[in-house]
Amino acid sequence: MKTMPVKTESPNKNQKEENHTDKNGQEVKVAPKITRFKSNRERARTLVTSFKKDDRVLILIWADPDAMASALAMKRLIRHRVSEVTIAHVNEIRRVNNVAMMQLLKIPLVKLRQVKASEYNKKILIDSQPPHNPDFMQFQYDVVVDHHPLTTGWAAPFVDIRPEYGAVSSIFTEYMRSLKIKPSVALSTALIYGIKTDTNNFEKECTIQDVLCFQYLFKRMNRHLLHKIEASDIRRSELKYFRKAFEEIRVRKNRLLAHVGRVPNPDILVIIADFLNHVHDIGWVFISGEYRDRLVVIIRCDGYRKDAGKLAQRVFGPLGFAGGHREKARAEVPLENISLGPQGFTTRTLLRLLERHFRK
Ligand SMILES: [Mn+2]
Repeated sequence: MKTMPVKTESPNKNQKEENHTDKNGQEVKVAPKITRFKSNRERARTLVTSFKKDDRVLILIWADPDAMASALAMKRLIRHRVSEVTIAHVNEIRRVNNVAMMQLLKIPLVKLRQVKASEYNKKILIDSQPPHNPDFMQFQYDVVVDHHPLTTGWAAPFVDIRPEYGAVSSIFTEYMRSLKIKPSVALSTALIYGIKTDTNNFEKECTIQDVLCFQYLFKRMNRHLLHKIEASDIRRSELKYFRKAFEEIRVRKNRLLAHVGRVPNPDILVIIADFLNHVHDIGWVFISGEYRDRLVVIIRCDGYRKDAGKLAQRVFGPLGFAGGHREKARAEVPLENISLGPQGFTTRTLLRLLERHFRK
């Protein structure tokens, strides 16, 4: 899953000179200049030769699989040319898969708060652009490599942004290939996982380049490591929510429902719903839980003559946010928008909310 960094509209103080004002005094934000190259090889060579042996390089990322893998590849590209490379992340790493990736592939990460950024003379931003996050905005970058839509109001000497690519991991795989640098097993596994998560296993839009990179890396990765990373999505402390879900399960016709109660993170509801969607003869799965001041409902169905997204909108749209696809949907409703009895929200409440709509 592509974790989009927090967008902010605040002006970039350090890089304001990249903008100018129009005749009405309105600030016009200018897009960064993207250098064109004759070949991939020339582009990759320009990137690595811009680093010198005294350089101390800080790579900044919003740590998701694509960014972690790409940062690791960037480090591989320049580590023998410079005196130091540190990868710093601005977010908390919460998803257990990402923690597993970091640990199993030994990706050296530090929190941005723990590094003295002023000790680094070169800065690289990967899988993000400066306006994506206030923490990114405080620096001038020497290199920005990303695949999100191009933003404005900043500039860097080397900018490579390819919104058509499914993953930045593919861009880095191309850099390495064109420089004839063979990625290690750990790096290949990281890059494959980066491509798989950002393209949602090629279900989302991507290019033929993503597929070719995948094919190239596939021979070099370790599939046991990859499998362990992909499979590690439950914390031991979250097993108790499975028990609660099993206790609460109600089945009406081909519909399975359970309210799990308060959860520390709605991701566990998704895992439980996906698991229960494997049950034979069940057409619909509804798993709800309370997260902060919201009711979160995860909906699954087989998508055959069913539309989870439409149902979610019909039932929960008037109460809060609801949306999704034919087989998968999600609703998030402020609890204050639902009239609750003294027992609060229960599986029975969920059943009542849904039955009204199924009767129609
Ligand atoms: Mn990405």
